[in-house]
Amino acid sequence: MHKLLIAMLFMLTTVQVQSAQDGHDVLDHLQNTGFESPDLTAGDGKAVDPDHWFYFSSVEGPRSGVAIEKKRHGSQSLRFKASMETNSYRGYAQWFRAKPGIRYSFSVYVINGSTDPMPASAYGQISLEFQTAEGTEVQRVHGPVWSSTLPMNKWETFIVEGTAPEQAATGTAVITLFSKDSTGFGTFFVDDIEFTQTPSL
Ligand SMILES: [Ca+2]
Repeated sequence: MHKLLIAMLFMLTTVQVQSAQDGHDVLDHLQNTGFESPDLTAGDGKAVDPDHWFYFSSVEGPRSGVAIEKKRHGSQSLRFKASMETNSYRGYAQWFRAKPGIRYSFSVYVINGSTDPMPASAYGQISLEFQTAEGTEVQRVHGPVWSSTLPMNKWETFIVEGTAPEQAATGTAVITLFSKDSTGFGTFFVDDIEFTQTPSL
């Protein structure tokens, strides 16, 4: 019932959140953490968004998506590609139901693109963002960044942690590629998301 009420609140009060949720349920845990769905081998081979994640970008243009070139487990990962525009950003995120006082940990495994490696003028970063039931952002926690020194032959893990503030009703786990002036160069892959929550002390 509580979940239903939250969902109804979103539908009634915030167009922005409604569209960003993209019809997905807001659950306690992240879904499709290994980017195994949709199964690309069953499709037409075109880049597609991973199920349960939503795409965002500061610019128009072709997006990246689920990929088979690299994978840490399973047969797929999520590919990020820099855009041509200076100081642009793009990424994927997923909603979760946040409970005030709970500490959330969001981590990713990342590997550099071997045919289009990240230049120093672009970087990736994860973050946790918390919103009120009305969709107003109340807190954002940034994790460490990765850039041109990211290995091409070894997955590296990055983690961000944050405690949901008192007003929080939802959160988003966010992965972003920022292009400063990389003029479209730069690719990395993400796999094996881990998401945990612990009571706050
Ligand atoms: Ca995978």
